[in-house]
Amino acid sequence: MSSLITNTEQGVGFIRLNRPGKLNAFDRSMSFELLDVLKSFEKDGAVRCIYITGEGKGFSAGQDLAEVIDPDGPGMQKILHEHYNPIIKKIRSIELPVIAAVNGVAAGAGANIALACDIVVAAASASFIQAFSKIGLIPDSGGTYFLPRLIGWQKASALAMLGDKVSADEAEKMGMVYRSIPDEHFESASVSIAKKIAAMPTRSFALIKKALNLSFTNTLEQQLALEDQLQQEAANTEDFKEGVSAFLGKRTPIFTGR
Ligand code: T3D
Repeated sequence: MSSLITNTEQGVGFIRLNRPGKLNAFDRSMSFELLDVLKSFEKDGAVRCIYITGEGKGFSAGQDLAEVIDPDGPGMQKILHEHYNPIIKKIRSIELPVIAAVNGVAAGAGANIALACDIVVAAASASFIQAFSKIGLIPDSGGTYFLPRLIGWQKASALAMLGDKVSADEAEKMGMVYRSIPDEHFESASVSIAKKIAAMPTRSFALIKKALNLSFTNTLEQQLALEDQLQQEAANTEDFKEGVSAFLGKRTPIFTGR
C-alpha cells in the first residue's frame, strides 16, 4: 500500500499522509514518496498549489520510532540527510505555495514539516509537540530555524526543551500557525483556501517565497535590492497585466499562473 494518497483537483495537488495506524509517522518509504510527489507536482503545469494533510486522526507523529531502532533500518544519518532535509528544502524552494492542513496531532518532524509550509492551518482539536527532547534528541527538520522565527526565541527555546503540547488555538495566538479552524469546518475551509490560492497569480507566490526565504538573513539594503529584482519579474508576468486590466475594467481577474 502506498504511504500517500494523492490527487489533483482545480489546480490543487493534494497529498494525504497515509499511515493512520501509526499516526502517519514517517518511515523511509513515506519520506521518499513525499519527496517524489512534491517533485512531480512541481513539474505538473496544472498544479498551482500543494495541500498536505493527514489521513485518520493525526497529521504526523514524526519519525517512525520502530524504524530508528531497526538494525536493518536506514540509521540516524540517512534519516536526516536523505529524508527530512531534502523534504524541508523542497518545501521551501518549490515555486508553488504549500499549505499544511494539520488535522490532528503533529509531533517531531511531523510538526516541523508542517511549520516549513507557506500557510499552516490547524483543526481546533489538533496539537503541535516538539517531541524530540522527550527521547533525547533535538528539534530537526528545520525546527530550530522556523520556531524562533515564528514564535520568538523564548517560546521556541521552552517548547524545544519541555516538549509541551501546544493546542491549535495557542499555536494561532503565538503565531505558529495562520489560523485554527473549528473541526466541523476544517476540511472544507482549508480546501477552499487551497483552491482560492490555486486560482491566484502563481508566479508572484514563487517570488514571495524567494523574498521571505531570505528576509531574516538579509540586511535591509539587500532585501530592498531583492524586492526590486523580484518585482521586475512579477511585473513581467501575464497575471500582472491581467490583474491591472481587470481592476481598471472593474471585472474579476482570470489568472493563469503565467
Ligand atoms: O533518527 C532519528 O530518529 C532522527 C529523526 C527524528 C525526527 C523525529 O520526528 S523524532 C520524534 C519522533 N516522534 C515522537 O517521538 C512522537 C511519538 N508519539 C507520541 O508521543 C504520541 O504518539 C503522540 C503524542 C504523537 C500521540 O499520542 P496518542 O495518545 O494520541 O497516540 P498513541 O496511542 O501514542 O499512538 C497511536 C499509535 O501510533 C500507537 O500504535 P499502537 O499502540 O496503536 O499500535 C503508537 O505506537 C503509534 N505511534 C505514534 N507515534 C509513533 C508511532 N509509531 C512509531 N513512531 C512514532 N513516532
